[in-house]
Amino acid sequence: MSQSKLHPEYLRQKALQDAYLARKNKKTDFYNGIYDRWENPVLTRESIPLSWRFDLNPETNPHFMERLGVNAVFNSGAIKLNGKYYLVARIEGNDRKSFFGVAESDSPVEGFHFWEKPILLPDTCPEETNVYDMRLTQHEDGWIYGVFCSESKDNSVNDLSAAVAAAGIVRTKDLKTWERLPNLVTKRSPQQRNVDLLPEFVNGKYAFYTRPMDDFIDTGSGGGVGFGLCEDITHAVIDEEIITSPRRYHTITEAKNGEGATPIKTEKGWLHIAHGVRNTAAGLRYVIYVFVTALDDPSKVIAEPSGFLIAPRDWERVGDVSNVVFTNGAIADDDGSVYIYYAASDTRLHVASTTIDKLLDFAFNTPADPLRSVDCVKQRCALIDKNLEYLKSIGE
Ligand code: M1P
Repeated sequence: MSQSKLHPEYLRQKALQDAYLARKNKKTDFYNGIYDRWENPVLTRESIPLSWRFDLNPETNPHFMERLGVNAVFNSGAIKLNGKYYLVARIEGNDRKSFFGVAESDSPVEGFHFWEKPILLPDTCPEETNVYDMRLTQHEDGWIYGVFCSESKDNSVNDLSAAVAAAGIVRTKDLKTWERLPNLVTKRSPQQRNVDLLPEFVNGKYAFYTRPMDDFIDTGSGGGVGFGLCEDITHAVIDEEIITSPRRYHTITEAKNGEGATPIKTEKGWLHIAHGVRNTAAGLRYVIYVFVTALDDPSKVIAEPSGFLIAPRDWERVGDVSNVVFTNGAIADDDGSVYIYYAASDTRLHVASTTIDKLLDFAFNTPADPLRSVDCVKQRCALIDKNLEYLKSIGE
């Protein structure tokens, strides 16, 4: 098509978007020695191809008006395949419905471009209203699994906003063709969100981290991040869930917690980059925290450092659901680097970079939360005393 057949505003918007997508990223001045924050988000609603939003034909769209708007691009699964970095993003239309799209880049921190079309999942669940937050697992059985939240209206109560969350399962070899499997059934938990599949079999079975919930928002009796095994992924049923990382009173996980990125295998254990939620007068506050489970028993937590790894900061604090950072994807690169893709306030997707070594140091050498103020002060005084002694020993 010659340029004269395109709307001048399309050409202007396309040039703006091309410049936006070509932006170079750089680390911010933020420092804690554990990870670096990067300045530009890696995906935002500005990253969405114009052809997903506008009718490009000036005859049918003379005002070059947005026809199908996109509100936000955020919680993304992440995977590296054949040298490229892929994000399977949660994209939320102006109509509130979420769907998935694959964005690809040669770099882990910039240059992510969406593929030509979003993912059209096989429509096997007629009651399903919404889908979001896909975790990607490259499993030793040869498939790449996507486990996501499959949300339906709760028709058992007379409440228009009541919903039921379940774990949907798809699998693929190339992120292009997706096979939908039946949703996960957890016999003891009425609802599930933030379910993630471990990349390896445990005792010959598929191993899931779950998040038992009594209710759509409140976890109720759900005690934290759960763990369960299932024989057959094509009809996944978990009879028994045991709690791995529990919720605890007056901590960052008091209201709820949930698995985040697919656990990363390290020499010291499975590294989990999860989320914890507490309630405040201003509403729920979501932060990202770390725990490690044993290689010989992935249900057993062997390290859980006190406090958060990432909390909402500066402009990350503001968005559609403010005061939220959330991750469901990280990439452990061949050189030991780790890229944590974390969404801010259910609005845009940022990246933080670190290494396996640093995360393990953080996990194993940060003291655990002693759970009471007085013990926290003792913990801090012990650190100060150690420093005073050290400074004295070197004559400072
Ligand atoms: O709005 C914050 C997050 O809320 C949910 O997470 P959780 O199940 O732990 O409450 C999810 O809907 C998530 O997508 C969202 O970012």
